Amino acid sequence: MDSKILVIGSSGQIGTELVLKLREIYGNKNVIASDIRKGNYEVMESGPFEYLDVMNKNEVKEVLEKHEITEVYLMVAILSVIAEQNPLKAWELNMNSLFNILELAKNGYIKRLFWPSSIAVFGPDTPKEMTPQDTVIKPSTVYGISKLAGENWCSYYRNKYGVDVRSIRYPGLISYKTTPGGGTTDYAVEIFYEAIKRKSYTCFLEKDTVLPMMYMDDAINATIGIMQPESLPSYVSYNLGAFSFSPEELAEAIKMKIPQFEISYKPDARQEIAMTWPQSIDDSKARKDWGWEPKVGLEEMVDIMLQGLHFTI
Ligand code: VAH
Repeated sequence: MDSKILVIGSSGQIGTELVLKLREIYGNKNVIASDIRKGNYEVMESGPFEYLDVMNKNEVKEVLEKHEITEVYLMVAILSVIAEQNPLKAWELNMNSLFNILELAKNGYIKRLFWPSSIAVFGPDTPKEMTPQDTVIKPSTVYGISKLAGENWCSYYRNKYGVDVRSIRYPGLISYKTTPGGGTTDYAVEIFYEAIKRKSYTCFLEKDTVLPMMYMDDAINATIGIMQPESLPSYVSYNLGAFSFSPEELAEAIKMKIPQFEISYKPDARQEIAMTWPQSIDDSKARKDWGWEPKVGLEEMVDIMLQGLHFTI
C-alpha cells in the first residue's frame, strides 16, 4: 500500500522542511500538511493542507480517514524557553497531543508514527561529554520532563499495544529556511541574521556554553530514515548528534566570513536551561541500528547559512 503521510505541526521550524522533503520523495499529493496556522508559500502551494488542532482527537480522526493516512509525523511541541514560562500549558500540549495520536494508532487509524524527542531529556547529572544512549536521565526543565515522559509513553504503547512509534532525540537545529521559536538553541540561528544585518549580535548565553547542534537537512534525513519500514528500531528514541560548539566558537567561524562581525554576551534565564544539557552526544546506536550519518559539519553549516540568507561577500 502506498504511503499517505500526515504531518501535524507542518508550519513549525522542523515541520515546514519535513513536508517539503517528504513531498519530494512520496509525491506532493501523498503528503498532507496540517497545522492550526497556515504554512509558508511553498508548503501551501505544493500540496494538500488541512487546518487541524491536534488537541481535538475527533478532528484528527476525520483527517486520517478523509485522506486514508498510513503514517503520521507529530511535530507539535512547546519548546524549552516557552515551556519554562508556561509549565502547565506546555505539559498539556506536549502530552495530550501525543496521547491523542498514540490512542488513534492503538485503535488502528495509523500504521506508523514519528514523535520528536530532544537531548533536553538529559539533565545536570548526565555525563556532558559524548552523552550515551543509556545513562543517567533526570531532566530538570519542563520541556525535558515532557519529552522523557513522552518517550516512556511511546515505549508503553509500543510494548503493550504494538504501536509502531519511532523517535529521535534532536539536538539544536539550524536552518535558514524557517525561523525557530521559543528554543534555548535559537541563538545559533538568530546570530546569522544579526551578523548579516547589523554585523553584531548580543548572545543570551555565556560565551563558553557548548551545546550539540545539527544542520536541518541532516535532521530531516534522519527523521525520514528512521521511519523507513526496514529501520526497525531497538530504542524508542535515538540519540542523534552532528557537531557541537559554543557561542564564541560559532562567532569565530562567522568572523572568518564577516571579519567585522562583533559578538557580546548578556546571559539570561536561558543560560540556566542550557547548563543542564549535554555538550556532545554519542549517537553510535543510531549509526549502528539504522545507518545514521550526518553530512553537514560546522564550517559547511556556516557557509550554507550565510549563502542561504543571501549574504554576499
Ligand atoms: C530548544 N531547539 O532549544 C530546542 C531543542 C535541544 C534543544 O530541543 O528547546
